[in-house]
Amino acid sequence: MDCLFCKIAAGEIPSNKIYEDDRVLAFHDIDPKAPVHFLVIPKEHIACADEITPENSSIVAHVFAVIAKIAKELDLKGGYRIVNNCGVDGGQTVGHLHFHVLAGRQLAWPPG
Ligand code: DGP
Repeated sequence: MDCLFCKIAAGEIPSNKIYEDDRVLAFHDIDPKAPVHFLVIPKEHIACADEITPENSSIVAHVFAVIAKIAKELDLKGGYRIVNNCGVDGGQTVGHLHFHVLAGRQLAWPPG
């Protein structure tokens, strides 16, 4: 499968890694939209949020636990935003489930 984030997860394409375990990888976004902007992805290929099922959904809880751990390590006391873009209208450009974490400035709401 020709998937950019599968290749990053496999180490075939380099990334600026923040955290890794057997199930997830966190790395800095190549095009940051905030002073802190990293992505957390499952290593397993799941195309988008639409493909989360009762069988694979435990990965989402793990992703959120990893985000909380990284937020403590990066001292994101001011808060942060977790974003998942799903599908074309959702603004998803990479077809592998990923959660953006944005921090380091006051974020606007609603997003564009
Ligand atoms: P989305 O639009 O939600 O599918 O976000 C995809 C994000 O992935 C976007 O913020 C840019 C980032 N991105 C795309 N290609 C690469 C890459 O090769 N390396 C890294 N670190 N980030 C990438």
